[in-house]
Amino acid sequence: MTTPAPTTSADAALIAGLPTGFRWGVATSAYQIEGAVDADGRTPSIWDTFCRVPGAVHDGDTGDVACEHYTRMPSDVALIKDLGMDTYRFSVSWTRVQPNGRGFNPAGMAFYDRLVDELLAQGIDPWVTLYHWDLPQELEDAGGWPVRDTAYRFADYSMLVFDALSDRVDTWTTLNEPWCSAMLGYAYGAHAPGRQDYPAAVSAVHHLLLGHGLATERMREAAPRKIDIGITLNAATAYPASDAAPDLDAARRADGMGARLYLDPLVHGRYPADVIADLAAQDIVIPVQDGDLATISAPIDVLGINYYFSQKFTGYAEDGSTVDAAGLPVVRSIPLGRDRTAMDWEIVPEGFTDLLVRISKDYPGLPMVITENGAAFDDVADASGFVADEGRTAYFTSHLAAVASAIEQGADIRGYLAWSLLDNFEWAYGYEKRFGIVRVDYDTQERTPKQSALYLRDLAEQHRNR
Ligand code: IFM
Repeated sequence: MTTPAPTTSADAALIAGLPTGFRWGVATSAYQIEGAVDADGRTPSIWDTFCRVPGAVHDGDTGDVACEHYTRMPSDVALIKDLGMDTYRFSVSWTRVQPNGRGFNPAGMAFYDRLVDELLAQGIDPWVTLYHWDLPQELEDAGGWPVRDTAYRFADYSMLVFDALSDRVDTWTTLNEPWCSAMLGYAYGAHAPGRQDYPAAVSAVHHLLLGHGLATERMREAAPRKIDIGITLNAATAYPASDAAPDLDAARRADGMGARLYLDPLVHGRYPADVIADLAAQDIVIPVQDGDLATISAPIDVLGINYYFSQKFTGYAEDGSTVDAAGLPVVRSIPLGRDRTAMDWEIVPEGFTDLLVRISKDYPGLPMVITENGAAFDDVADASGFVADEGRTAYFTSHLAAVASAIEQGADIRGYLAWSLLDNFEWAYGYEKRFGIVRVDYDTQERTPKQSALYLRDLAEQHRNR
């Protein structure tokens, strides 16, 4: 690939604002890219099942083939290397390691063994995510995350992976975005397993966090050397639409259920009192048992933050009322009036800065890494497969500048991993939405770096050489 392009003044400013040693990387997840769903003993996860539910996923798409990363792994790693990225965050498929959710499958584990070796051979730091939404179907059949036992099963599975890879992998994330697993999966039914049961979703939150804590404690105890362990949350800034009490309360509720319900127990060892009260008003109790909160707040070394957009909230319905049909306070997001990505998400970089600064103040002493940030756009490839993705490139510029601004305001942010290396299976949106910095032609599986990939490569190189 060509030498770095000259930077604009905006690029130069953001490069200057990022500390020495800042990580530059890319992220993916197993079900979204691997394909090979039957290979070497793997069995179905809840996503294999959900994809078969008519209407659940756009166009009936599945992860059966995805990006064929399972067989194309060495060339994908070479691509990461060519893009000058120093870190690759990937997830492990639970049912490759434990088909049917039990035992141990060396043939499945061997894929990640090879992947780690390949990354290290190319000088790329491997970063393992243990759970990126692909629960073994049998564990869902036994009740899934709303059931306490799933937390213990997750810790057992985590130790199998940790035992196999911790001799070479320094950085570990337990869960990716537990809000999505719990709320999209169990409350709203938009993700696997497709349930719509709000109290069950709240139980799922607790058991996901408990699973994180149990796994963290066990990995910490078994760690052969200094290993960084953490969790990744998707979070955002919830802006109130006005200073009117219902709007302030709507923003408080959105922030409580979206961010503090996770951060407070993880960092402070307690659930937020206002959220407990809001849930109690709906007859929902978080199923905490003695010792759980000490486990959940086991110290972590790194907090992963995934950021895509922020929202403004009002406590008024369109007809002006402040309670909904069920008698609950209205919490309604309304437009900020920004440009939108292909996901229809508003582009709000200052929400990123505000989030990071706020976390650094309310939860001090916790190093953060941006473990995902990126955007889907309706890409148009030229005859050679190249995509001049101006919109995505501009998104990266504004969001990296937002990170630099947060650092300037005191946030301890150690790196930035773009989502995603490849166009891939975007869950309920199937292959329709493309987040990759590298285009995937799904007919040929050809990979073509987009303009945004070359841009990130150049920024990373200039930052390293500054
Ligand atoms: O594709 C997802 C990823 O799996 C988790 N974080 C958000 C991304 C974009 O929706």
